[in-house]
Amino acid sequence: MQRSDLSGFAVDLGGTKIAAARIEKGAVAERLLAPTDTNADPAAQIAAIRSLLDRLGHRWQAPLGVAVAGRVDETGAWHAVNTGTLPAILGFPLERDLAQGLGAATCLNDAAAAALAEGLFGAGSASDSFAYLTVSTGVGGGLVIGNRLISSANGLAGHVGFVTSRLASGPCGSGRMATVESIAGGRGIAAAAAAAGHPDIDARAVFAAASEGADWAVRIVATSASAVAALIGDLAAILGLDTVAMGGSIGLAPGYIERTRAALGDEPDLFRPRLVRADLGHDAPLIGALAAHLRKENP
Ligand code: ADP
Ligand code: BMX
Repeated sequence: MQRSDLSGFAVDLGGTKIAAARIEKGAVAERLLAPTDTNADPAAQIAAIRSLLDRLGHRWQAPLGVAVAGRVDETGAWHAVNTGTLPAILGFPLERDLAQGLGAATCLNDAAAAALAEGLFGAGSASDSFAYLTVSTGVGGGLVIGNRLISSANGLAGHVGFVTSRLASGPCGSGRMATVESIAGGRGIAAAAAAAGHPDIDARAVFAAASEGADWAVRIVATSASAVAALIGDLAAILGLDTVAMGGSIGLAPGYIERTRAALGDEPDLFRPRLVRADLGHDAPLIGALAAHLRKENP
């Protein structure tokens, strides 16, 4: 598949924002953004998706790929893994519902979609063992080994933010304890800020405070980057990764990848894959979702 083969529509629903795009010949021609209503039930999430697609000119049966935070199982049902992030998404037949309203659609996890795009057209295209990591509301991942996106029937494969971190200690919305996501993702960063006496601020504000030199904020950002670096070392040990691409608004924030690289410097060479920004940046989940759809329709 060539990138220029991709024309149609794509949606990327994360724990903070929904992006929707019209894609022409592999490039985003028009993009709309809306905040995610994290407490909304599936019907309201679908209404939000459809409203953005309507505004982009989507018509019945136009090619459509939909990337979502949470796992999408082999039946196309959507489940939050971190139920603190999307508490009302508890197993909803997303692909079937979208197909009824909009024509065929393909749904998959947002980081898996981005990994597919980066593996085909971006930072992972020359790699034999590649991971995409998003550091965003949570910490998500997609794994492309031997040019194949790793998947599982339950849709959980690649959810690398839910491995444990020696820097974490508290509960995670996944039900696990001391996960990377609980300390390194946007929600974890905001929780750490609240614990440091700065309630009601988001990760973006913590980064702004860190760039002005506030010690408490510098510490929180450094801990996030260190937890992600250790995760990369662990994944290298399991998968023999040669390349990791980073995305998400935190992963792409100025200085974050450099901090993560510096922390990765503590690892032995063998456990230190090449770490780069996602070539497709914020477009990666959108391009990957449409690619997944077109691949399914034209195998
Ligand atoms: P989503 O998780 O919905 O895909 P994002 O990738 O935008 O969305 O990630 C959202 C998280 O990134 C939030 O925690 C937000 O505070 C944080 N964020 C957004 N912009 C920035 C920025 N410029 N610097 C640091 N953090 C940011
Ligand atoms: C969480 C998990 C993943 C998702 C990742 C990044 C939920 C709701 N989300 O690990 O499925 O891929 O966050 O998502 O279970 P984002 O919202 O940060 O973009």
